[in-house]
Amino acid sequence: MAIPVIDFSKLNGEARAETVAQIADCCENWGFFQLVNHGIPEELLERVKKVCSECYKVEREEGFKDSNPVQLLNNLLEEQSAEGKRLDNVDWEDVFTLLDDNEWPSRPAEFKETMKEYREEVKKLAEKVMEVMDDNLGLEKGYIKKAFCGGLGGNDDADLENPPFFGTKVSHYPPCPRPDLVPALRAHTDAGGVIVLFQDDQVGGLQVLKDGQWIDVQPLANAIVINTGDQVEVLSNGRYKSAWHRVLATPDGNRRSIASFYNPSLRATIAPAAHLVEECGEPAAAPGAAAYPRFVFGDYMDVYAKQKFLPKEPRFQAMAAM
Ligand SMILES: O=C(O)CCC(=O)C(=O)O
Repeated sequence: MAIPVIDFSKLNGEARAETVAQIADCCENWGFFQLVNHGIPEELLERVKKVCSECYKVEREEGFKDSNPVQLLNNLLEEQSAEGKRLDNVDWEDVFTLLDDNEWPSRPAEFKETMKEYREEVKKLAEKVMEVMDDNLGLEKGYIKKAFCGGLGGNDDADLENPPFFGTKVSHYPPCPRPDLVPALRAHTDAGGVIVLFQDDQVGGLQVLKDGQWIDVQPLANAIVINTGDQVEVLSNGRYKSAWHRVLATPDGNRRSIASFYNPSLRATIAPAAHLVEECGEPAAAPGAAAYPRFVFGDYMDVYAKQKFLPKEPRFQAMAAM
């Protein structure tokens, strides 16, 4: 079984209806899909790969050798009674995050300019994907974006001043001498909205859980992987489920992955869309009719920070109890 691959350029042509339906199917049944012909120029993607790999080499590689996962694995291998033990609370990953207002690596010289350009493109792509989701869910165009900007709080204009929280996580998963003993990234669902992932086209390892089975997200040159986070699950009242995924460590190759998170503003109020609650046969106003509570995304993130690698349901319950 392979992750569905969708030709996004067909949205603009005769095959629009079919493409929109394919995306609906992926959102409902996978939580993951890959886009080709997505509109991000290949030339830019080539530069992104180059600057991120160079950045790792010059700024990060040396530091990884002394990192926590490396030390923990070395300790485990030196332990006399290590038989049967694994490292299940650590990730074999080097990571840094790019936000609009934090400090970015300065090497190589083209890093900042390239990644700024890339983030602009990714943001536009995420918004296009969100509009297809609006359409598929029967929501007005721009509904999900508006919700992420806090536009559902009732205080329309003021709320819309909250920009979505947009972050780009640049990860490398260096070769691991004992991939049987440590995960590259532990299984989790993503906290936020729509995730746009540019993964390595040579080294695999990303897997998604579908119907109880871990499926490889197959590397595909210059394709973009999309997945939906917990907040899309809430807005859609559970029609779109955020999917569990993980990254396996590998003995060969340094896997690069660049995940951009188009998340709600931390001040945005998130709740199931009223129209989707009504569709479930329950009036939106009836207490308990919605499958998910209404909450402020920043509160959700506080809980997520402590429970990222645990099931998501207790997180929703914690929001309901607030
Ligand atoms: O590195 C990847 O391919 C996936 C990254 C991911 O799942 C995450 O950062 O939450």
